[in-house]
Amino acid sequence: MILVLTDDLDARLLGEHLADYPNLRELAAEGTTFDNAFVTDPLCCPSRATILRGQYAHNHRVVGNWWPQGGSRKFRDLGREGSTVATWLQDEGYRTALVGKYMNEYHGTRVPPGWDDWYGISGDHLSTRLSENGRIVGYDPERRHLDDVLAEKAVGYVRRAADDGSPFFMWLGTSAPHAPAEPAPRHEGAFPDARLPRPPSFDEEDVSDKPGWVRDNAPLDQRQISPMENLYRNRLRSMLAVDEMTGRLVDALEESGELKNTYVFFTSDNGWHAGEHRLTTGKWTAYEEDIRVPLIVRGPGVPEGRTLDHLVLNNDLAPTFAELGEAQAPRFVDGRSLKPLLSDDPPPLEDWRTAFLVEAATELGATVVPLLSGDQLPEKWRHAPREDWGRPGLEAVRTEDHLYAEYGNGERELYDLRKDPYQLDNRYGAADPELLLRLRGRLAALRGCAGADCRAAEDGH
Ligand SMILES: [Ca+2]
Ligand SMILES: [Ca+2]
Repeated sequence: MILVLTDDLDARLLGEHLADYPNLRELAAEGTTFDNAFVTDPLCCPSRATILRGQYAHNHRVVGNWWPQGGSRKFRDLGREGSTVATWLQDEGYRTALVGKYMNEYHGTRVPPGWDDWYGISGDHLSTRLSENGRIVGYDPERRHLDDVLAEKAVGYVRRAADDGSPFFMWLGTSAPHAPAEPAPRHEGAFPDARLPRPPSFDEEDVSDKPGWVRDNAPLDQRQISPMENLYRNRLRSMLAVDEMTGRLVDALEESGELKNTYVFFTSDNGWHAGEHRLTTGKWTAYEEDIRVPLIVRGPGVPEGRTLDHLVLNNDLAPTFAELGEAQAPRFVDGRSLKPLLSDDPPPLEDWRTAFLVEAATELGATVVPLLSGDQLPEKWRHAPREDWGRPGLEAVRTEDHLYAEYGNGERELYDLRKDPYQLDNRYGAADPELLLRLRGRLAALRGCAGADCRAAEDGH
């Protein structure tokens, strides 16, 4: 089993440009694409902790990228790394390998429990050093692009694992397309005419409906749009190396005779916004741009060229790998196995989850801000800085039709996603009281849920 985990790839970028990535296009043609895949905590480290453990962030408690809210040290100090998808599979005789990005603030050479082979990026998001089974190796980005190095490591691992005979699980965390999204030199001239998407929510004209942290933003000006446009092109270009990496992996699997036995999952740890609702580039909001991610799965028995509309989450990946690997997922897991959706006979939509929780804390300096304290939030946190990441802590419920968000400062948002897919018109003030009651009830059931209770709350039982 291979998980290709990109960094900050939004669903739209891949959706609009799949034709430009022949290997990913082939992966989709040979597998199943999930058109409604989401992350429940749209920021790198919380999402990666969720992917490793199958839990909502309120349960694993890694709620930011940096100490003391998050980071790999927090994950370790809380004892979370002792039970992850890697340890579960290792216990069942799988060989496990991590190649590339693990979590924020991973430094040094320490290998967390559960990993037989480790080629983790050591250092910050600009680092080109790998911790290779206890040894730091630096790579000169002028000579070899880091994603090309990761591709070589991954392909080498696949070839060795095929010879070894025991089943394997590989986490392949790419550096693309995370900002600054430096493309490989051979891709620098690609996408010369690509234009930053300008959906109806781009530079939203009327933000009077929005909460204060959005409402107070001035219209975007060219000094903000130009760098977003450049970054967008570099994001597209940087993904070309990931496309090639995917192709090389599939080729290596085929050559070693393992392709028919191997599941390949392709996804991202969070989405990305660039200009929507007057927000410059970023993530970690409950808006669609940030919570939607691509998810493509190919493997034995997985129907080819199919798309599914089921709501699937980053919480689901760990229990899915556990079930596919015949390992037992612990009771603390909040997500559910996607195995039934990988069959010819997936459960109908009405027998699947109809809602999920989105949660995002705030990170103000080194201060730990609770996910949400309702109106009890201390005064000093009620007026967060007016930047993307300065929004108040939020909890939201996303159903098939609506997004309902509650902020720690008491502000609320409600969008009718059927009528208003771009989230231009916050209906909270004019909402049907019965609808509001229902959504509040669903949010209340999901907030603080654990294990099977999360799944029941998501199903609406
Ligand atoms: Ca990320
Ligand atoms: Ca509006």
